[in-house]
Amino acid sequence: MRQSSLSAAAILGLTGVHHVRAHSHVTNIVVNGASYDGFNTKEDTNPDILAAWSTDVGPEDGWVGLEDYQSPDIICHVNGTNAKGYVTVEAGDRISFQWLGWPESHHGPALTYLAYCGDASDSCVEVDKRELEFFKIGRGGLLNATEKATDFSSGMGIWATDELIAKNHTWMIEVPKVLSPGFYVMRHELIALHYAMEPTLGPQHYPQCFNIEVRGTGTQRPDGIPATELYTWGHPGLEYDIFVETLAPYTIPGPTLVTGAVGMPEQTSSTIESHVSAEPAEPTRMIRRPRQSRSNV
Ligand SMILES: [Cu+2]
Repeated sequence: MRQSSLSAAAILGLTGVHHVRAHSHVTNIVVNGASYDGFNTKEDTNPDILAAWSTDVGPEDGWVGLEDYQSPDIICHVNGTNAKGYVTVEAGDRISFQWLGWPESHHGPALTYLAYCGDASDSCVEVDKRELEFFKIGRGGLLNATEKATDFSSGMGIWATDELIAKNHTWMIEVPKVLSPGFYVMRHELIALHYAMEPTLGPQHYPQCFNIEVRGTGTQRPDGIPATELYTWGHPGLEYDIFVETLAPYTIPGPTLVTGAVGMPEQTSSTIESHVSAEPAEPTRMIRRPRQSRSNV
């Protein structure tokens, strides 16, 4: 039986799962044991060179809501601004996103997209985020519809976010082996569905962007769509009730996974062996040098 959205809100109120603070962001990503810092929303200043895009989300780590599905804020979070560095990975590598905790009440899917910027190391630094075309390389949604993550769980089902909590607040993705080399913006996102049935509130989106260079011998560069076209209110994976005894089938929002992508590798907590700084992008200067005769050199 479906509960009315009002009673879902009442449950949330009674159990006190709504909170104003303590949402989350990605503190670091880990690739083959090397940890790279994320953008720290709780610090006044961050290193100039990060692979992580900066945001104006602020120390309370809020979300982007359904009113902003067509706003640039959905792309790389609130006022997301291009990172100046990048992390080099091989096609086929696994990347772990370490979140700064995750509230148990915030059940929902975990999604990861890439958008190609170009072949120059500063192409993701210079790109207009509104022109990025994202394709999906990873997703986890409703992993178990008939159980609860814990005895005290506020919603039905075991979700990607519950798996993330169980793995020390990490989510792991695999960069498709078939992907052609180049520079990409990687957009990782958790969606919390606890208010999804409240049209005035809705799902909470927590997008996090990083610049990566993909190396390897892949040849595929999948088509994508602007992030402002990823989501529409009313999609069954966004307007979805987690507070019912029998969950409806869950459709993960956004475009389908690209061919050759591993949607959800087996999740493991990340192991950090070293802390590494992001590579600074080299500015591409389109300065034409005066012609020189070789014989003069
Ligand atoms: Cu929250």
